[in-house]
Amino acid sequence: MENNTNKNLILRNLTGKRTSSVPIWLMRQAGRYLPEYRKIRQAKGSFLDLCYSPKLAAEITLQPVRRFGFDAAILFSDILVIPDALGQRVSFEEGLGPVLEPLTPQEPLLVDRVDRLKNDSLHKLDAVYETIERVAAEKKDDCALIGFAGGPWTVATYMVEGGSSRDFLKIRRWATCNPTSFGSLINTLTDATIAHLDAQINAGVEVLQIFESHAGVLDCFGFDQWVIKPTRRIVDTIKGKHPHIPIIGFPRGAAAQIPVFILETKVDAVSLDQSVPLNWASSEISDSFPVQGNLDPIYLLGDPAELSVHVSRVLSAFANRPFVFNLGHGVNKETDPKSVERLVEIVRDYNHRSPKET
Ligand code: 1CP
Repeated sequence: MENNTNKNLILRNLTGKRTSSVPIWLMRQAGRYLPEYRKIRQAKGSFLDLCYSPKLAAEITLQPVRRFGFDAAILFSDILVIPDALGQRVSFEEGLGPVLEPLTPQEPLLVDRVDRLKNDSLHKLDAVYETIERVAAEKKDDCALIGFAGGPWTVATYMVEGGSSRDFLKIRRWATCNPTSFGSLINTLTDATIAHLDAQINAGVEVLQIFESHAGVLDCFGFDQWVIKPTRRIVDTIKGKHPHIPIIGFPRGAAAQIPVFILETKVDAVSLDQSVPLNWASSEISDSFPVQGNLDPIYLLGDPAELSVHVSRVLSAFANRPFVFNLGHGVNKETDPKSVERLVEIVRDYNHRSPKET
C-alpha cells in the first residue's frame, strides 16, 4: 500500500514527510491565461461540453504540467458538474460566470434525483472518469493526479443563489430560517460528493482536494454545521474505502476556525488562502501537519522582484514542515504565463536553510 508514496514529492509531503525539494502546483493552473487552453476552448464553444469531452479535458489537464513541469496535474472539470449531474440546469456565460436555475426552499429537494444517480452510478459524469483514466495513463509517475469536488456548502451557494453572489443572502436565509430542509439539501450534496470522489479514485486520482471556497461567509455555528460536519462525513467515508488517498481541505476564508477545521474534519492537509498570516499559521497549526499555499495570486500580475520576495516569505515560513507550494486562490486569467514560469523557477531554486528528508 506504500506504492505511491515514494514516487511523488506531493504525495510524500501530504503524508507528513518533509522533502528537501518543495513541490508545486497551482489552483486553476489550467485555464484562460494559457493560449493553448483558449484555442481549444474557442473551438469547442461550451465550457461544460469541454468538461464532458475526455480527450480534450485530458489534454487541458496536462497542458500546464508540460509547460511548467508542475508536480501535480489537477483534473480539468468543475465543482458545478454535481448540480448538472443532479439535473439542475447549469451554463457558463461569457462575463457572467456560472448561471443556474436557482433552487428554493419551496421546491421539492433533489433527493429522488440523487437516489437515481446512485443507482445509475453517476452516469452523466462517466466522461469525467474517462478523462481521469486518460490522464493517469499518460502522466509520469512523479506527477500526482489530483481529483476534486466542491464542498457541499460552496456547491449549494451556486445552486441556491443561481450563480456567483455578493452577499449570499438567499442561502444564508434558507439555512437560518429552515435548517431542516436546508440540511437535507446539504445531505444530498454530501452523498453525491462522496459518490463522485469515490468514482474519481477508482478511475485513478491519487489525491483529493475539497474546495470550500465560500466557507468564509458563515459564522462559527454555520461553519460547524454546514462545513465541518459534511466534510467530516466525506473524509470518514472516503477514508473507510481508500485510507491511503490524501485529502486536502480548502476552507477559504475560515480564518481563526482553521485549527478546529483540521481537528474535526480529519483532512490530511489544509490549503491556506492568502489572508492567513504566515506567522499565525506557524504558531497555530502543528508543524507536523501538511500545509499548502498561500501566495496571493496578485503577485503574478506584478513586478518580478516583488514576486520573488513574496515567494521567499512563504517558502521560509513553511520551511520546517510538510509543505506543498500553491497560491491562496486560483491563477487570474490576466496572468502572463511567463510569470508562472518565473514562479516555478524561484521555487525550484530555493535552498532550504536546513534541508532535511524524513
Ligand atoms: O470560460 C472558461 O473557459 C471557464 C473558466 C473555468 C475554468 C478553467 C471555470 C468556470 N472553471 C474552470 C476549471 C476549474 N474550476 C478547475 C479545473 C482545474 C484547475 O484548477 O486548473 C477547478 C478545480 C475548478 C473549481 C471551481 N469552480 C471552484 C473552486 C475553486 C475556486 O476558484 O474558488 C469554483 C468556485 C468554481 C465555480 C466556477 N467555475 C467557473 C467559474 C467562472 C466559476 C465561478 C467562480 C466565482 O463564483 O467567482
